[in-house]
Amino acid sequence: MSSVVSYEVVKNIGVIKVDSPPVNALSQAVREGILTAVQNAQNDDTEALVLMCEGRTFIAGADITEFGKPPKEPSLPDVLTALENSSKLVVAAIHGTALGGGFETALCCHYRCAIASAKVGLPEVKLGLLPGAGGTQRVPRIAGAKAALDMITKGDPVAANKASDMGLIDEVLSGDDLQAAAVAYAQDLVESGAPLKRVRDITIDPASIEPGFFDGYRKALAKRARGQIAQDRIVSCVEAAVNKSMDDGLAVERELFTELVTSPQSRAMRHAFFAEREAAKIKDLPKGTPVREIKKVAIIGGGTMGGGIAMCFANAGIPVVMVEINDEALERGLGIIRKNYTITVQKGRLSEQDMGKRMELISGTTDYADLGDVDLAIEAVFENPDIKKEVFAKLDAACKPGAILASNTSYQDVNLIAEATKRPQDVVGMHFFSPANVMKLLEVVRADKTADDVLATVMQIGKKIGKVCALSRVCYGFIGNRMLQGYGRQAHMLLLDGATPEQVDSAAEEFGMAMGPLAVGDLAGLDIGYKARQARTDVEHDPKTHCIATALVEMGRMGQKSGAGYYKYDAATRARQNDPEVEALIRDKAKELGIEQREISKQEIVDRLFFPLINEGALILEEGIAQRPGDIDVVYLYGYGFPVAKGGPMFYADEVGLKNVVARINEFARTLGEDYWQPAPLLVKLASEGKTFADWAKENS
Ligand code: T1G
Repeated sequence: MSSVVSYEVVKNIGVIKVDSPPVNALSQAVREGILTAVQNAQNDDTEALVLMCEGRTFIAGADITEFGKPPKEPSLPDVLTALENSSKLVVAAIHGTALGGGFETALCCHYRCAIASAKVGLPEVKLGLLPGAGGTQRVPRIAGAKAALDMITKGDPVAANKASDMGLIDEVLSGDDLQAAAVAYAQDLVESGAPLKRVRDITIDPASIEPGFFDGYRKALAKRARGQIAQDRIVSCVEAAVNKSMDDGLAVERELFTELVTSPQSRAMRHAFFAEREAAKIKDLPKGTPVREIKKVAIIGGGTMGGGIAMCFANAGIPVVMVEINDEALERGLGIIRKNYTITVQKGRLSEQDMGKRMELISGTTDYADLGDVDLAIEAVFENPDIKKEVFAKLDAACKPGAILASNTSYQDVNLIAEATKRPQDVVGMHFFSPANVMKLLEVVRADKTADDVLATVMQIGKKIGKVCALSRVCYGFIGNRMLQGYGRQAHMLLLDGATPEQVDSAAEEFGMAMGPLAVGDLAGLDIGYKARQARTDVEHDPKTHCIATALVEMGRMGQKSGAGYYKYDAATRARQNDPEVEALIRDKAKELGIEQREISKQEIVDRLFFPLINEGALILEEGIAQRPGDIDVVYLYGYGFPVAKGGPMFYADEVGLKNVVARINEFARTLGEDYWQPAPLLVKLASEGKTFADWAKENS
């Protein structure tokens, strides 16, 4: 018997149990173990089989670490064929999340049962793939083409009861003993003479599909695919499930899966999957560093950010106390939260009852003396260093020993903030992204004296509130905002050189950005950058880098909130429209600065926007601000709308080739001036050695 798959006979039922932590992925050993167990069981005197797993979940998919390597026997299709053709009835018993190849394995069993808390799903699309083991053929046969497309093109898990309604699960079990309940269910099936129900034997009547359905679905998908191709291939597979035999449909699925698994997009998305999980690990933290228990949290400041952060904790069931300077400000802060929850309820994404439960977890005070029992206090007041230091001095005095004091600052030096307390070891940065209750990124800022257990605690609580965490050392703008400066600068200078706002933004959006840089400025409010620039007195501001934005703010054009910024906005739809007045302003500014405008190619726009990100990322790595290139990718994927199909700025750089990045930066230095085009030494070094950032990550792991 294999080390990861066991077999035991319980009464007249053979129980095949997979035990391969952490998620029972379908590694070669697991595939071999299941196949051997099913084959051997054909000849023993059991009357039915149960396939289940130990640990946290049923099989959570193919083993992604095996992709890109030579395939090892037995293949997953071989295992699934053995299950489906078993002479004995096979029941899949599901707990946790049966995902991808895991759920496809369950679909090849004759019956599926699950505990109520279980979920099933086909998330391959999130890896730039499609279900490659029959999922695109079996789910439509059970649930119909549209339900199958909705499930597989989104990739989200489906709860057991909903899956049961869809016919994907036959029995939702009660009780906590999965094995006992599954064995009893299998015995009932045997006693009732239940047939060997094979999903492949179900056919779909093509006439049941409206003419043009698949093309219409494809077109609707194209709008949200942001250049990803997997969704389109999934439609083709489901179309084949309707119009072809099972084996022909499987052939289509295998062909399109092969196309995707070797695609740059899937390589990028698999990189992002592992980079996200690695970013949560702090390289130099001693193994077993303890964490502090976080039972209650204080949020200092009831503005947009403070309200969003408070919601993150309430959503995770953690009591929160909001602190404001007076009752009016406090009521306003609590009102922001109430309004946000109400909107979520109106959109049907939250029940009234759940909103009530969450609001009950949120209290307010204007008195720091009420903070004696909080385990974590997060400051989210104005980006003014003096105000922050004042707040931290009060927190230091009011909070119990061992309470963690965190700042949500976007730029300020957390070391200086820590100096305002007697407990610098308890001070850390927790940089949320607006809107804090929506954006998944949390930059955890490690100050010089931040204690190891504080970092371990913040990483853990960050995951608990649904954030993707990345560690940054202290520098101006930490990882994300520091890199963003070069991106924003070039967006602005491209205007002076002759590109229109629409040309800049649409080039970035065709690259895959959720929204172009100028449109983002209009969304966030041009006055925010304006105030930050005014406040930043330690640098000389080059008029070429933000004169347009400054002029717009001084004309009262703050962006969407004032109805106009770089663009005019339709009051009803908020759709952006080019504004000849802005284009004239740009021409005048360029003339004033003696810049001769010219046609700018899309490629130049893309390279001038994204190569500064890569270059600054290389400096950030070299300075030890970020632990890994993958961490920088995670920051941009989860905090700035960078397209996951490109893996993040550093993965993208490896795909372009560091030699080509350096050559292009040197070309810009020649044509645009050296002020902003100095290739980072690490970038030059790696390029000259023919290496990648991935090589650097391996050498510095
Ligand atoms: N393969 C290999 N390792 C995996 C893995 C997988 N499928 N899933 C998770 N891990 C590792 C992960 O890297 C981490 O490692 C540890 O397990 C815990 O993961 C043929 C082709 C199951 C919901 O896409 O969604 O099947 O950092 O931190 O938060 O059609 O893991 O500890 O060393 O995420 O509790 C399809 C991916 C694959 C599911 C658990 N399946 N996994 O979440 O733990 S393609 C997926 C998840 C496929 C077939 C196709 C989540 C989870 P380490 P974790 P978690």
